[in-house]
Amino acid sequence: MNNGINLILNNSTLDSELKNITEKIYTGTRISDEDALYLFENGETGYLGILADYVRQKKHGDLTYFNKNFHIEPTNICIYNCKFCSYVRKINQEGAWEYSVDEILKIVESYKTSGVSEVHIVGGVHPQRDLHYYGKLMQGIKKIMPDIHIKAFTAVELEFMIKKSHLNLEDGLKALKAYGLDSIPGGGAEIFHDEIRKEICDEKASSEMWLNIHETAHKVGIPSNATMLYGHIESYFHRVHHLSKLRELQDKTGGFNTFIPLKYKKENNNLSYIGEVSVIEDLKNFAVARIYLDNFPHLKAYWPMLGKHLTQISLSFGVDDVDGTIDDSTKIYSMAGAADKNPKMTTNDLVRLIKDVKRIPAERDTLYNIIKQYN
Ligand code: V47
Ligand code: SF4
Repeated sequence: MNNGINLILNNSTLDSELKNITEKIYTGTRISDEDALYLFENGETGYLGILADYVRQKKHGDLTYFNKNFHIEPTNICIYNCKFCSYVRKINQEGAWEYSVDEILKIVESYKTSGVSEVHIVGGVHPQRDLHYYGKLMQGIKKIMPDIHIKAFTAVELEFMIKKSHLNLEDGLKALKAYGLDSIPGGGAEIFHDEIRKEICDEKASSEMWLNIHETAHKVGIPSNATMLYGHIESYFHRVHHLSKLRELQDKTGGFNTFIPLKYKKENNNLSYIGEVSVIEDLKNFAVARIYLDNFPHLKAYWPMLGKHLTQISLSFGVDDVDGTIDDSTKIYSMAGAADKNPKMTTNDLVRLIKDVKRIPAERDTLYNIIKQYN
């Protein structure tokens, strides 16, 4: 595994700054914000891939993770109007949906014997639904599937439902935990830098609030994930700033499991004119994230957004997790233009995708306990 990085270290034509950064990575020394920016601006794709793969291999050896999961999107009705969102609708607007608790529980019932270990619940911020509404939904889910892990609600949804129920953050999160919430997904982070956040999602929870909610969740024993929406109007500087806020909080709490870069998809939203970044940009972004976020255990490629081919290639750029079977249960990305209109992979498909790159597929639960290894 050291061949590639040794070749880089012994390459006399490599610029001295890149050589210094390579030495830091080789010796397990944390890279600085300036280093990360330098890598984004000057690191050639193949070079970044070798470094990120070196870091991944040190953390996970030959294992690459996936899980068996499904999504529930209770509603796409939302009080906010994020410019990148293709999914949002207002009450009674064409294309709006809001499932009742009974309708959702019927969906859950259909997964009872399917072997899934996780349900991922995210949706719009519905003006009439508070913490207790979602709490009762989680109780209903656990009644049907007592062992299922509920990973639910972005920090943006959480801020609204907790406020609507007149609780402070800590009490709100404790109440949700008591109702059955096991972990929090990474959505709503977008880009933390105010200059960009103001332009793309001015109305919803601030960056400080997102970080505060995740910090409080970790404090009360709810682990979480983190995301970054990239490839729109942000610069490399803004991405490094975002990553630095995450690394700082992770140093403090250790409560994050996974970082998931989310590629901006351009269809049917108010930023469509920007277009989408190239595949090379996606790979560089995975690689720099893997190298910089030394305290994040996992880096996930979310295949419904990236597509299966790019997901497979990302496994050579620091990624060790490809999310799950999904079972055609999410619309966020297909509405934004992702190639897969009905995202679904069988366990065999995921195992094959991972084995093709000579890794050992490991079915995991949400907290990365291994359920089964496919040697
Ligand atoms: O916060 C919305 C993103 C997120 C677009 O924790 C878009 O395992 C790209 O939370 N192009 C929600 N992205 C999704 C989310 C998530 C997804 C996968 C795994 C996990 C996890 C969490 O979706 C939003 C926003 O950043 N999003 N619109 C778009 N046009
Ligand atoms: Fe609402 Fe989330 Fe869409 Fe923003 S991204 S408009 S918060 S559903």
